[in-house]
Amino acid sequence: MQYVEANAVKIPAIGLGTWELRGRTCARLVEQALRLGYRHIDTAQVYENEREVGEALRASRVKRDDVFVTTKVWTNHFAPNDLERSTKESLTKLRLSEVDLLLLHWPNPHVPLSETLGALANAKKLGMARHIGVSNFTVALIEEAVAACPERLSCDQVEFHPYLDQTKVREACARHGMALVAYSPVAKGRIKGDATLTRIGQAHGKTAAQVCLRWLVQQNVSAIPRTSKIERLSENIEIFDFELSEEEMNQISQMGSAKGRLTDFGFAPKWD
Ligand code: 1BO
Repeated sequence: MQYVEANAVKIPAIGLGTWELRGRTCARLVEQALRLGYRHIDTAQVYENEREVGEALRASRVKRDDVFVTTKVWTNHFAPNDLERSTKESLTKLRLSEVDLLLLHWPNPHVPLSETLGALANAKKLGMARHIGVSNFTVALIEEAVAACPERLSCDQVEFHPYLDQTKVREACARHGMALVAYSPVAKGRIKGDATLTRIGQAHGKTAAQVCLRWLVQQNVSAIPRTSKIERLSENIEIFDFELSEEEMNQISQMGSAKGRLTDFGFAPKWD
C-alpha cells in the first residue's frame, strides 16, 4: 500500500468509503476490503454504520495499528459538549479507543467555528483521535479554520474526481500541510465509458476507474471509493502497478470544471 503524506499525517492512498453502505452489506464489504489489503476505512456518524464498521474491524483480525480509521462528527453535534459526547458514542460503536482521523463533516454556520474547533482539538488532547481535520471546507473556510484551531488540522475531505476541478482546495491544503482526501473519486460511476479515461486505461491495461484513482494518488490525494460490489473492491485497489505520464495527468486534469460537483445538499457551503 502506498501512502499520501502531509506534515504529521500519513494516510493509505486508497481507502474504502462507506457512505450509503448499511447493515450486513457494510460489514461484509469492510471485512472483505481488509482481507484484500485495504488499510483505510472511512465512516461517519451520519452514515449510521459505525457499529458495522467496528464489527468488521474486529472480525478481520487486522491489527489496530495497521488500519487507518476515519469518522466524522455530524453538524448537529458541533456544540462543544455534544461533540465530545457524540465522539465517545462513535468510539463505542467502532469498538476503538481512538480513531486515526476525526473530521467535522460539513461546515455549520449556526455554531461558531472556533468553538467547534476548540472541542475538536480537545477530543484530540483527550486521546479520542490521533489527527483531526475537516470535510467539505472551501478555501475560505480552510483559512478560517487553520487560524482558529488550537491544534494542527491534518486533512480536508472533499468531493474530487476528474470532472470537478479542486485545484484551489488542493493548493490550500498543500499550503497548510493538510492531506486531501477525495470522496466520490470515480464521480459516482459517471466516468464509466469516458472516452479519455478509457483510452488512457487501454494503454496501461486498466479501467477508467483505475485511471481516475491513479490520477488522484499521483497528486498526493488519498481516494476513498465506495462500492457495494465485492468484485469492485479488488479493481479499486489494483492501481499501484502502473504510472500515468505527465501528459496523461494533464489531459485528465483538463477535464475538470467548477461545475462538476455531484454532491449538492441544501446545507452545503457556497463553494468558491
Ligand atoms: C452526507 C455525506 C456526504 C459525504 O460524506
